[in-house]
Amino acid sequence: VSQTSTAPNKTLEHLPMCPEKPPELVGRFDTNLNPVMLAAVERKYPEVTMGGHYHPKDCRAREKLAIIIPCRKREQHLYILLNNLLRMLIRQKLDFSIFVIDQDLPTTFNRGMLFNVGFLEALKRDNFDCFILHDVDMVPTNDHCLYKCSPNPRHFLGGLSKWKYGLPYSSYYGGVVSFTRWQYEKINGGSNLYFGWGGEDDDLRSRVMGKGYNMVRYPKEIGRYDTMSHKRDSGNGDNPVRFQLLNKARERQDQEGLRTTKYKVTEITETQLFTRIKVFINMTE
Ligand code: UDH
Ligand code: NGS
Repeated sequence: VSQTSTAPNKTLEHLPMCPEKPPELVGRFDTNLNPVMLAAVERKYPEVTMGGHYHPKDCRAREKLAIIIPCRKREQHLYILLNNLLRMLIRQKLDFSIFVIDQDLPTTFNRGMLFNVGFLEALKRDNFDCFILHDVDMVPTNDHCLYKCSPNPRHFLGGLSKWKYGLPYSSYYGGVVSFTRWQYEKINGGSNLYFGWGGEDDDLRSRVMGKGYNMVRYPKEIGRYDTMSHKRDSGNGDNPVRFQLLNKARERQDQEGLRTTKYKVTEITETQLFTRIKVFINMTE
């Protein structure tokens, strides 16, 4: 059995608690969005261990973080993201595990459901406190953007390069969000009903507001992300029923979501930098 960072480690108990804002943080840093081979990223982060686990060695991290990345046929984006993100997470002195959630073809892509799958599968493996649901094509540019949970779910994006470091609309909730275990359970996760592009992030926000949370973001300069430009993926066309679904989002919240997520795991792959879980989702269920 491989020893993951998530196994209880007696020696850690004697270490001081990690600072919330480590002095090593530098603020804004340059991103590198150039194509990269996975092997090169692996070599760059030898401290990340099989399955994509890391914990600081000189202090006790404040929480156990699972980063959930939906990724189907976007390998290059995944490697570029990891190439940039891991250094920041290590500098932030976090105990983290990276889960990549892939969806079998040919079923239309379902981002919301893959987040639910990631949450459920991560919890089968360890007792995570905090979950960051992370698009594969968004790269943070400021390490004061702390990857941790807070009393309200957080929307991390203050501004995106593709919108000149602004947001498309003020209630935008896509890209990167955090939830404690309790928060995600309370909102009943994301909706499973959005197949194709659009609306599932707005639905998620509606669920967050529906349970009385506030909209929380880092300031624009801190929640500043670079995006990787790309064409529309095949298998993720506009969802024609997204507006109808959104109209009833609040009413459906308690009946449909995390507690009704149905899927079948078809493949699990462990690499040094992540655990990839591939699932089959049935559109008719
Ligand atoms: N994703 C995949 N594979 C897919 C579709 C989506 O991995 O086939 C994941 C990935 O993590 C991605 C996220 O879902 O970051 C969101 O999907 P997206 O990047 O396609 O959504 P976005 O709104 O782009 O960024 C929509 C297509 C843009 C075309 C617009 C042309 N002007
Ligand atoms: C809204 C979509 C969101 C999407 C956002 C930004 O219109 O899901 O645009 O899209 N909502 C609906 O369709 C109801 S983007 O510019 O990144 O392609 O996240």
